[in-house]
Amino acid sequence: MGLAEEIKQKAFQLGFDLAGITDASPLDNDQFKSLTDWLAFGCAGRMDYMRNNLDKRTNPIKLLKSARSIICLGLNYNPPKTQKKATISADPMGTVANYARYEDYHLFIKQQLRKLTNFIASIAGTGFRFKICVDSAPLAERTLAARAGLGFIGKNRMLINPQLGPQIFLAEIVTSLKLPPDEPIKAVCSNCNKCLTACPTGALTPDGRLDANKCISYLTIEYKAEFPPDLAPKIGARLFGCDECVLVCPFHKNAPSCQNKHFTFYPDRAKLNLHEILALTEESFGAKFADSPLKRLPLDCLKRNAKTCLANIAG
Ligand code: B12
Ligand code: SF4
Ligand code: SF4
Repeated sequence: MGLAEEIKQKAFQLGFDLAGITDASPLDNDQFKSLTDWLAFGCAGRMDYMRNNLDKRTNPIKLLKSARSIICLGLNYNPPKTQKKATISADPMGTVANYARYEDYHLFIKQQLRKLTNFIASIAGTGFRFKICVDSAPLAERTLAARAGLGFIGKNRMLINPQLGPQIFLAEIVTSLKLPPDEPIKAVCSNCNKCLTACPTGALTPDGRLDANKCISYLTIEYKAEFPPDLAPKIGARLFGCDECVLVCPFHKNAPSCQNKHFTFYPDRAKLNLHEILALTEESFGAKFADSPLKRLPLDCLKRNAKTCLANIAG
């Protein structure tokens, strides 16, 4: 077995569902233009980090000088089907996006990546340089994953694997190792437009962009000010994040559930009691959601979301 195969086997043993390799070349002209147009049209809203480090985001060698390959990994986060009946509550509830019903994926995946790089170091010998990345590093994760054959980019902008669907976390090891690249897969959305129609705010444009300013995921997770009055009612009862364009996708329909037994899942976090959210103190928020992506949001913003959900539920 070659080095690349050994690395992929180890990745699967560690609980990743997908592993592929691409070279460390920059984004091609179309991908570069797609990102710079998105920024120029103001689609990044107030996410300044998307405007910074553009050189790195478009060229992995700027992130690691000795980079020659990128090992791209995917972890299925389609929630397990629980036997437990949903909590029936007379109190108004707000929904939480599926990804945030697990422990914080940034921390979990980084831990697994460290185990993988320790393994690679043990078999690759000296000269193995690397940088591990999950979400927050300036890297075009979906583009690289598509290049490495993990899936294709759908009209909902998600990296979709035809077997596993769109609910896949992405992560990378940018490395100095020269590894044989995988081929991109041939799959497309065809005539489907379900995600464009399902989006409650029209954030997905027919010309293939996601305008974050209108996206409920952006508004409830990244945006820190009062909601624009025309968008607040469209947030509905979405307390944290949005999955409409993901769950409507036909590739999601028969997707298997997350198989990783070590990745802690909280069935009770699908819906949260909005009055309880409003009653949280910094202390109780920290204690209840210490290991959750919800904890990345300042408590006053989570309360802002809860108030908006309550107003929308009251109609
Ligand atoms: C900023 C950001 C957001 C923003 C903006 C989203 C967006 N669509 O850009 C907001 C806050 C709205 C957001 C929301 C969500 N996010 Co987010 N987000 C990111 C982040 C940090 C950067 C994304 C980015 O580069 N956007 C810029 C635009 C221009 O990128 P783009 O539309 O994908 O276009 C690129 C490619 O599509 C490519 N391209 C275009 N055409 C083609 C054609 C081919 C053939 C190829 C190869 C490439 C290509 O060129 C462009 C330049 O790279 C990434 C992590 C990362 N470091 O990459 C996570 C990431 C994209 N998010 C993720 C998740 C899970 C979500 C949510 C599902 C969370 C939720 N439930 O609320 C939603 C989904 C919303 C959606 N439909 O995209 C995952 C997606 C995993 C996946 N399977 O795709 C990522 C990869 C994080 C991770 N490590 O897992 N997110
Ligand atoms: S996450 Fe929600 S608001 Fe954002 S593009 Fe998808 S459906 Fe629209
Ligand atoms: S819903 Fe349809 S158009 Fe949207 S990403 Fe899925 S297959 Fe593509």
